[in-house]
Order: sequence, then structure tokens, then C-alpha cells
Amino acid sequence: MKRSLSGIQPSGILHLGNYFGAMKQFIDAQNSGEYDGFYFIADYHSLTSLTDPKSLKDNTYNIVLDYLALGLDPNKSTIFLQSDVPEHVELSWLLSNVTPVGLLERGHSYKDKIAKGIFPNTGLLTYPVLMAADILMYDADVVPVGKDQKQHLEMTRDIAMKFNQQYGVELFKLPEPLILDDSAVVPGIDGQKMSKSYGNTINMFASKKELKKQIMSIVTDSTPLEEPKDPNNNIAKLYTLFASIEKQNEMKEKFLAGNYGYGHAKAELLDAVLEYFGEARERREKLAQDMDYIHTVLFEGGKKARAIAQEKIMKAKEAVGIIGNM
Ligand code: AQP
Repeated sequence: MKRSLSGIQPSGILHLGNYFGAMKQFIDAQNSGEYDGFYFIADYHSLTSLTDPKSLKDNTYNIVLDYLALGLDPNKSTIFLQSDVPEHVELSWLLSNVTPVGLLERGHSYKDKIAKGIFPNTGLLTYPVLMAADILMYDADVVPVGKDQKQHLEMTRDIAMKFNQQYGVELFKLPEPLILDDSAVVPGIDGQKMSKSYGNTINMFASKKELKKQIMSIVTDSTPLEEPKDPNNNIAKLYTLFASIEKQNEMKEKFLAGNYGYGHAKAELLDAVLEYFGEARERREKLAQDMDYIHTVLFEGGKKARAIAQEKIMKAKEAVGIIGNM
């Protein structure tokens, strides 16, 4: 069975981009029965941009609840915290010694984040090396991600090849990204990539009031109500994620005909979002009442992942000539 592996950073509250770009694929892969799925919460990664310990803790619990409410099943997939498997960090050190600094400096995500004013700490630069460790540790065949992670996946492959070549081993498998065309980049309320750190998100588990506020804030132009409008505007693009082709076409026709305002379309989008996530929102409320269960899921998932990681790190150490006594 092929192995699918991916993670999400608890750097904020999860949003439609994280769901359609990544999580929906985790759940579809799990339910297809074709993959052995490993899905983790990249808490160490989030330290590159998040400095508030309370937020990190809260976000971490929130993501586990989101994973479970949206349909990840701990009996079918391995769900764990990155930090519960410290071998990831150990492997990232071994990999960093075969990774050219220039490769990391060319990272689009690194450059974008710095351009947006995020402090350029070393962790932000070496983020892709830890990500390579996360993936290579488990011999993942596929990594379901959004398009923004494509370059990081290419870096993972480069790093794996370099390590295998330098030490004359076949230790690391080269993973393939799994990117869906339709949801490769979900736009945020400002039309840029929806991103936790850009403050432009729509959060599927926000309260109805907050969700309405987020959707009503989607940026549009000032075309008067009665005039025709661009049928591929931001609202229509987001609507495609939820509505049937017929409904999507209906909305497009209404935009082209005029006398259909952005406010009307936003109200339709809000209804569609609430309907789409209705069951998951209810499930999440119930799950949040049973934190012991959440801890058990993470404990069991961490134990399973760590057993695999311990074997792999021993082989990696052996390959580079580290004598392991412990
Ligand atoms: N807008 C998006 N469209 C499609 N996919 C997206 N992803 C994120 N935003 C979009 C995918 O979600 C997964 C988890 O991402 P992450 O949290 O590990 O890091 P990220 O890509 O950097 O996500 P954010 O929300 O933009 O977080 P911050 O702001 O903290 O960096 C990934 O598979 C990603 O592709």
C-alpha cells in the first residue's frame, strides 16, 4: 500500500485554503482505502512564525479537533504531533549538512514571508530541511499539499538525492507531491493566497457571526448594483469550491446579467459554506467536550510514528558514520 504523508502548522486557525488545498485530500486518500496515511501537526515548524506559547497550544488542539471533525479517522490514519517524534529534528540536522544554503535562500515561501515583514530567523530559512526530514523519515510515496508547497517538495527530493548520493545509500525514497488543480491556490478575502499569517482567511469553524463577517469582507470592485460584473471575481471563485456546476453557472449568469450585487453573492456563499461544513461543525463541538480522547489519539499516533522514525534515524546515523550507543 502506498504511503501518504502531510502536515499542517498550528500557526493559526485553519482556513478554507488548508482544507481544500490539503486536508480534503488527506481525507479522500484515507477513504479511498489505497493509502497508509500519516498526518501530523507541524508544531516545531510553527515556531518559525509564532511566538506566543498560549496560541501555539490552543492552535494545536484546534487542529486535532479539525482533523477529526472533518473526517480523519485514527483507526485508519496515523495522527500525531511532530514534536512527539523528536527524531524529526535529529534527521533535519543530518540533512542540513547536505543542503546548500543557496537552495534555501531561493525558497519562494521564505522570500514571500520576509517581504511580508516576518522576522527572518534561521528556522524560517531552514524550514524546508525540517520538512524534508518529516517526509523522508516515513518513506512517503505521496505528499498531498497546496501549490505553495510544490517547491518545498522539490527541495525534499533534491535533499534526498544528495544524501543518498553522498553516502552511497538508497535510504530515502523520492516523494511525489499530490496537488489538485481546482484547489491548488485558494484565494483569501483580499484575492491573494489565503494564508494564516496574511490575515485574509475564511475559517470553516468560526462562529456564524465571525464567518459572516469574514465573507462580507471579501474584497470586490465598486461596479454599481445594476451593471454586469466579472463572473470570475473572488466570490465566484470561492463559490466553485462548494457549489454544483449548475449553481456555479447560475451565479456567473447573474453576475453577467446585472442587478445582482456582490452582497447577494456573499450571502449565497455563506449559506453554501455553512451547509458544506454543517455536519463537521456539529461533530467538532462534541469532540471538544472530550479532551481525554484527543490526548489518546495523539499518544497512540505518536507511538506508532516514533517506532518507524527510530528505525530510520538509526539507519541514517549509520550511513553518516555516527556511532549510536543509546
Ligand atoms: N490558500 C491556499 N490554497 C491551497 N492550499 C493551501 N494551503 C495553505 N494555504 C493554501 C495548504 O495547506 C497546507 C498546510 O499549510 P501550512 O499551515 O503547513 O503552511 P502554509 O502553506 O504556509 O499555510 P498558511 O495558511 O499559509 O500558513 P502560514 O501563514 O502560517 O504560513 C499545505 O499543504 C498548504 O499547501
